[in-house]
Amino acid sequence: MDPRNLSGLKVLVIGLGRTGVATAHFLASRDARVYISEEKKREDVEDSQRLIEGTGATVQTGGHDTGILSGIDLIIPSPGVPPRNVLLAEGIMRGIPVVSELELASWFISTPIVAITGTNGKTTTTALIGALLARGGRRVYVGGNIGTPLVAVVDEEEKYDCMVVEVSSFQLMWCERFSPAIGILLNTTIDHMDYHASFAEYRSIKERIFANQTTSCCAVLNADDPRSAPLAKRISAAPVFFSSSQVLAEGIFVNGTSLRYRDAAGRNENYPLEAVRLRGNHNRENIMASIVAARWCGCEPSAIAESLRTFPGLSHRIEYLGATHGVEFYDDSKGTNADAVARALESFSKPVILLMGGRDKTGGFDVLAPLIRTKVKELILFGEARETIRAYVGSVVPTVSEERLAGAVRRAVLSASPGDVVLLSPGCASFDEFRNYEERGNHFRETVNRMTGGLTRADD
Ligand code: UMA
Repeated sequence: MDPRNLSGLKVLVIGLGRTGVATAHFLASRDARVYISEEKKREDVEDSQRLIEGTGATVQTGGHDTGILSGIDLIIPSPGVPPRNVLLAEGIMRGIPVVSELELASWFISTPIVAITGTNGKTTTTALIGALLARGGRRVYVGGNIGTPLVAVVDEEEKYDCMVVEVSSFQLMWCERFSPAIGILLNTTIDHMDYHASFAEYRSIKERIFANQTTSCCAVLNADDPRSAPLAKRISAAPVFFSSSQVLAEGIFVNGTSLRYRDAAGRNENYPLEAVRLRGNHNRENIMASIVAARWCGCEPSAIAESLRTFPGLSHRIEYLGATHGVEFYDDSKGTNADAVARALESFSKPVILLMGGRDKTGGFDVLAPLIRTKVKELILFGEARETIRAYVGSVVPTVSEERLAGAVRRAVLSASPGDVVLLSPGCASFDEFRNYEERGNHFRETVNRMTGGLTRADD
């Protein structure tokens, strides 16, 4: 199959969410014959159906019927479609090629791509790189897993000097040729064990971000991860390391209250951190990876330093909502696994009332026990996973359960005293009670404001 010629091909898109809609439009614009299969009932995907009007797609809703595979040349699963999905499994068995929307888009894009993956921090890093490059005068597109699928902008690529894309393991899993000019692997800890067969599989899929890079490309790696050094030897791209715990002979590392970037010739650049609003050690790693990408793209150190000072951070990621009666409230609704909760807890020195819960992603919570013991004053559990979390860490500190998030907020407001931090860092997916983590975070903020009579912020 000539990857750039889709004309007349019968292509099956599985899932009719954001990716499915954008992919259907792109395929139709390239004269492919589009088939879509969606497990939800017709009435539950009416909005998406309206959005694909004009694509001529044949749509199957209310389940996946393998009859639709007849004559299919190519399958494009949406990121949330697991490998055990009946169409995907059967399609693979029949030898039908499977690629992700990211891979498909990359066949048609010649603009340099900066791709960011990792278990945690990729959204912040993606947005920050976008901000640094824009400040450095680059026309930049920011998208991918962060919101807008890459395939939606293939025909606009001449508007951009660079495309910065957040990439998930779900998208990398079905990549063959995807080759970003700069690939960044921030970290890998247990996540999505409800989707991947093992941690080793998850990790090796993340490493695919570097698989097709050439010697002119750059691979940004975490020097504090023991798997990075052997990985750097296996890939073609030039490795650049970052570290939050070691001084590096070459690369970028923490040096007191600033970051030091040292090149191969021993030249140093300094990036002060005092005025940077992103908090926590994990954010220092995100910042270091972003500086490497921006410097590799030719941005000046002074523009980078200025942009770091003004970057406000992202919603729902250890987001400071405000304070009342000496109690500070933070929304970390995007923290959907144990490692993210650990990173959030590490950012605080005040006693934390921690709200955790939602739908379990089965990665376990035992790693949190030591941090909860030292940082958390009270643990308030909610949602479907509350008993599961209690079994892991409920004996470590005083722990209570509520059925829903609103009840957990009420408890937190009642038990908080001046000097405390109330932190929503759920460690779970949101789907038991909400459509997504944004809705959960917004609900948290609104409930906190209602129950406290409103928060104030120093910068209000
Ligand atoms: N579906 C099926 N069959 C299945 C599974 C799902 O038909 O077996 C259907 C669902 O009913 C639904 C559709 O597929 O209608 C949803 O597809 P999707 O879950 O892939 O969601 P999209 O709307 O296409 O959004 C995806 C990403 N979602 C996931 O990775 C789960 C979005 O990332 C991304 O922003 C968007 O593409 C654009 O690129 C979200 C996410 O949570 C933010 N990502 C994970 C994360 O960040 O941890 C990886």
